[in-house]
Amino acid sequence: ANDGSGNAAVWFVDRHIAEGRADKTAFRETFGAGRAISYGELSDRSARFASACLNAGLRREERAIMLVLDQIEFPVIFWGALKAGIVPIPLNTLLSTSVYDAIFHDSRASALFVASELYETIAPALPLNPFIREVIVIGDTAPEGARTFDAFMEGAEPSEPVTVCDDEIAFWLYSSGSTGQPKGVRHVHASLKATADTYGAQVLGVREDDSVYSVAKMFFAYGLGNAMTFPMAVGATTLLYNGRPTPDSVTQILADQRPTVFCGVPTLYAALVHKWESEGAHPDAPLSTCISAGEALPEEVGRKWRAIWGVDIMDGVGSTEMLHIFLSNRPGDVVYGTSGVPVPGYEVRLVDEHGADVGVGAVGELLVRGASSADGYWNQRDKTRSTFEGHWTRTGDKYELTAEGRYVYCGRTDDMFKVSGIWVSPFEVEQALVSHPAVLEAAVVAKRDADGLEKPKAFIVLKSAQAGCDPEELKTFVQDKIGKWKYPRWIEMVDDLPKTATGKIQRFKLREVA
Ligand code: 3SK
Repeated sequence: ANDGSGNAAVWFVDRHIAEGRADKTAFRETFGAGRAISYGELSDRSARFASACLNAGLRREERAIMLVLDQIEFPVIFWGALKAGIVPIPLNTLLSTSVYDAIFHDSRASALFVASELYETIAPALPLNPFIREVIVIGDTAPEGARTFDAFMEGAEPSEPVTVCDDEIAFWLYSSGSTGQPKGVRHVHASLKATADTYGAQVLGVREDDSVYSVAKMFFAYGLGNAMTFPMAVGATTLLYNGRPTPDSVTQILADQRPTVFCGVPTLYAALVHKWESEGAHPDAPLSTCISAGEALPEEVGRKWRAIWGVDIMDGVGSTEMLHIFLSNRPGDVVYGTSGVPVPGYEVRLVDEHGADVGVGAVGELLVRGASSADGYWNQRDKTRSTFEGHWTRTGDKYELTAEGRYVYCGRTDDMFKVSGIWVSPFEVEQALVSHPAVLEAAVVAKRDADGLEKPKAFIVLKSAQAGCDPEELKTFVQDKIGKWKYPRWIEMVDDLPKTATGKIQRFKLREVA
């Protein structure tokens, strides 16, 4: 309703007090002393945070950058900002100084909340920035010109959340996309509940007694839903980890913290399966729901995971622009190698390059419509107009609809290329490569040969660098699997692949070095 009752923080945070969950743990850190915060404490601290912002001279609609790890301060700052009408911008914590500098300028944020571990990276960007008035460091000490989070909060009394209409901008996320140019994606208050009511309730199905662990951090749209809004919608508990989700750290968390809901990404699922296979053991955890997004899940990884846990991985696709997953496999109805069917509340279409709908068996660009679509990109009118077409959002993903009504990923619109006049999907070649027993991950891009003609080149991460793998054998393997012209003419072994924050391979970076 546009009656001012739509502040998302009231529904996600304060509602739990009236519903008797004040003492229920909302977030628990799996590191350090294992700090925890209950729904009641979160309601109080976020209300005090809102006052602290006003005390610091921050005003409604100003923006606040969050460079915050998955730690208890994250929900306090995010919901506290919404309560004050300030627009939080959670940023990927793995970017470089120059990218932060560009985003600080682009967003014209007035405040910066930064985890002490990340301060060094952003410090060189601060003297150059005319907009940031407040720097608050989450840690025991703060450098000159900054304050600690505790000092910022000191003496602040709880304040009432501002009333907003559903369509008011609540927060931004920066999307690097596959081109590498960060865009500020502006989301409204109502979108948070829209994703919780659709994917969160009807596909993920989190319940109050669940404990949820998402390897995708809360600054990603995928992690924000998994680890914050979906569990908070039902009063569940989220497990937070502030470090890198490696196969070892994730194995430890599964064993020690025993989550019931696990939200992963394909690279990590593949690495975990590989680790447990080679060690002949896996941890024990009461997992009942596992999901994946970011890039398509290889079929073999899904099957192996099910063999280990007796639980399927529900693979889905979402986007920062749509806030969360809109096409997904469903509980009890998982078909590996597909992204499933539209999530209730979303409609999708496949269109050709002229915008005409394509039928079963043909490849088209995926368009989606649903209540959580972003308001647009900040200060990028052309890009906004070409992505948000009325109620439809263009995804830039190519899909095929099968006769059974499932959607199969065929690559990005901008990554496809032609070899001998025939389209090649890098994704298809990558899938063939990762089905080889020695290959952990693969990325394929077009490279010009001596005649100036494009041919596939593969960058490969091996499961075991020591064991090695014969490139000529790999080429024949791909030829046999998907067709003579599609095999990679060049194969380069690498330690890892460049990825976006949500785990999509950044082929544009590989094209530059191919
Ligand atoms: O990459 C995805 O599939 C995704 C899923 C949920 C939210 C955001 C993104 C980018």
